[in-house]
Formats: sequence, structure tokens, C-alpha cells
Amino acid sequence: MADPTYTPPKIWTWDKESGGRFASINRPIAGPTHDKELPVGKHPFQLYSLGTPNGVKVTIMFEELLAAGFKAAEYDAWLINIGEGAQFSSGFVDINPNSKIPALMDHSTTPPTRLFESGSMLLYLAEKFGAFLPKDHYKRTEAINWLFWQMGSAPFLGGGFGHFYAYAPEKYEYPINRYAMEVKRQLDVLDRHLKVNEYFAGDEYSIADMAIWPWYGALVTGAVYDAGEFLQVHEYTNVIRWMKQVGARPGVKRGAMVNRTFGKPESQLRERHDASDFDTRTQDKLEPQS
Ligand SMILES: N[C@@H](CCC(=O)N[C@@H](CS)C(=O)NCC(=O)O)C(=O)O
Repeated sequence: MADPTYTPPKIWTWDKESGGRFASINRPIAGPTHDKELPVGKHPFQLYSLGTPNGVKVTIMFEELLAAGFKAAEYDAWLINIGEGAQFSSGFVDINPNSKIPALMDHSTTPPTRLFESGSMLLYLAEKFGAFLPKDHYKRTEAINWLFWQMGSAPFLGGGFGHFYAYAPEKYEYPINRYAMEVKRQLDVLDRHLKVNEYFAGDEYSIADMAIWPWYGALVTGAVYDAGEFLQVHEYTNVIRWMKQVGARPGVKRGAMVNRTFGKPESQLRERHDASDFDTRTQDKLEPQS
């Protein structure tokens, strides 16, 4: 049991055995740990990712673009296993110096363009294809407001609440209280907005919905950190209405399957290199149960 009244030493030192779910991959230094080139497939976009909420934002955007008829949005989605440290390969760090999924290359430009940070990818793709970002000045600004809200807020949900409630080796009241309060405040922010707006940018579905849905949509289902009862997520009825509405979109359903390594085998398309992979390469087809 760690000392609950820990007094920080004068100089912080790295405790490699600190415990917690991601202790083995967390380091206080950046840069690659090993040399490895990343594979490059046949499509203009090469995504290196995993089916976590941050990864799913981008696969939803690609599937929505393809569903809307933008054939130039074809992409290969390669699996990056962050539990095994694949985000620290030299090839990955060349794209994302921050060593976090998702990382994306656009090979349709000369030279190719690197992208890191899921919000940057959503904005880049929306501008490139002229889609899912309203044209109207006020709605466009509102979509970008909420896109940046998500980027700034989700770390309190994941890195704050999720870390201390679900992943830390021991439970402490102070950080769990602090972050439960913040996450409930965030849910109330969303709930009040969605009470008077169909989507985040008003009546237009946009990249803001794609950014927020994988985190806060999942949270109100109770699936995230198994915290539905603790946070009383059923109270946020407007978020639940929006979560169901967005979740019913075919592009969202497909995007949520890509690079997914957990859940029902038929919901996992661990790598996507062709649209037909949804029919032929889900985990139930690749590894049929006997
Ligand atoms: N702000 C980043 C967050 C990305 C992020 O936190 N990715 C996590 C998985 S959800 C990751 O790759 N973690 C691996 C690590 O921290 O080593 C984004 O939205 O792209």
C-alpha cells in the first residue's frame, strides 16, 4: 500500500515498477525504442492505429467520406499494438513524434503529408474533401469549437477519471472524486447543448460529432471503465438520444469496427485494406470458432 500522504522528493525519479495498467509502456522520454519501417499499402491514405476512441474518430471519418461517395478517401488501416510498444518504432515516430495512435500519411500529396493528433486529421480530411464541416460561418466555427472542446476535455475523462477509477493499481478518493466531478460536469455541458441542438454544430452532422461520439457516446452506454452506475449516466438523456442517432449511421458502424481488437469477433476488423474486408476479414471469418 503506497503512502496516502506522499511527500514529493526534491527531484522526481522514474519508478519503473509504479504499477497500473499501462506502466510497462509509459516512459518519461520520447523518441523511438527500435528501428522498424511501417508498411505502405495501395491506397492514398495510410492509417496506423488501434480501435480506441482516439483511433475510431478517424476510421469513422474515412468510412463516412467513402459512404458519401468520396472514392479518393480510400485507406489502408494498419494495426498498431500499443501494449507491445509498436508506437515507439522509428517508422511510427517519424510520423508522430508524440508516439500515440492514430498516425496518418497522405500519399496523394508530393511529398506525402504526415498527420498526428486525431483532431488535426479530422480537420485536414474535412477541408480536403469539403465535407462534414459546415460551410456557413457560424456553424463551421461551432463545429471547430466542439472539435477543440473534445481534444481538450477527453484527457480528463481518459487520463484523469479512467486512470484513477479503472487503471491505477490502488484506488484513492481524492483523484476519483476530482475527476468524477469533472466528467459529470462535462456530460452536463454536452447534455444541455444537445437538448436544443440535434448535433454539435446545430442541424448539421460534422467532424465534431465524430470526435465526441467515440468517447462520450460510449461513456453514456456505461461501457467505458464500467462506470455507468457510478456516474449515473442514464441522467444524460439528450446525450443518449444523440449517441443512438449517430451510432445508427452506417459509416459510424463500419468505422467503429476498424482496428478493433476486443468485443465480439464479428465486430472486429483488425486491419482494413479494402471495402470488401468488412464482409470477408472480420475476426469471426478469419478465426472461426470450432
Ligand atoms: N490527443 C491524441 C491522443 C492519442 C492517444 O492518447 N492515443 C493513445 C491510445 S487512445 C496511445 O496511443 N497511447 C499509447 C501511449 O501512450 O504510449 C489524439 O487525439 O490523437
